[in-house]
Amino acid sequence: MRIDIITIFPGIFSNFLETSLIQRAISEGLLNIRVHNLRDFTSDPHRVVDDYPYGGGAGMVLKPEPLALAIENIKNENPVNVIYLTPQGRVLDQQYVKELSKREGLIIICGRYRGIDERIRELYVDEEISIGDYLLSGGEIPSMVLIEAVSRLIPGVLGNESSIEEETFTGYLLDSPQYTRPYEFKGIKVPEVLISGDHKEISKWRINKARERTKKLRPDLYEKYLKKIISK
Ligand code: 4G3
Repeated sequence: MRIDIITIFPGIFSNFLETSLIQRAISEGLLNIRVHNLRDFTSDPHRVVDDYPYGGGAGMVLKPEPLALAIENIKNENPVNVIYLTPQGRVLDQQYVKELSKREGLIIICGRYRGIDERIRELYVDEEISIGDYLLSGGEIPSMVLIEAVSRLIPGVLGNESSIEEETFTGYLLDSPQYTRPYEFKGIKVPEVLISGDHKEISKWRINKARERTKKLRPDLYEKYLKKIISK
């Protein structure tokens, strides 16, 4: 998958792109990520990317011309959907992530300040996505959230942990409890079934725990899960 990111803070992405999951995916040719500095698409000496909102009010709005130029240039190389990360977007969940992970590529606009000029949304944006109902100062962190969530679902990126994931209906159930050494910690022992070596029993135990937990902690997700297994 090829992902193009348009941002006024390209530097924010360097450490992120060096994290093991992303780096491995890139070196194996499964991911191709390009970070574009919006300022490179300005044509004035001060490389201005923002301006005051018509009608007044606090904050700045990203100007349309550099964004349009950036998008048009990128589209020539990566003719895919333009995604705008905004609190007004469709809220991301694991089902939506799964759908996005099947795309050939994505172009992601990171807004700042008060957002982008409305005409860019009208003319170029195909999908508006929110990572949750809260406000951040920019779309950079949401775009990293989206990229990491999508990357781990690209075939070959993650190791084959897929068996339990499939059984717990990826994205519908919370994970089961996890333990590592020592066997006993502050008087609490690891559940016997996990050291039994009986993989069928372990799998059953994990799915049960996942269901139990989801029903208790996230009844909304549990309802979705029940509907999903009925329809299968
Ligand atoms: C657009 C996304 C972008 C308009 C972006 C603010 C939160 C999210 C921005 C705007 C963002 C999110 C930048 N904050 N929940 N901030 O996905 O008002």
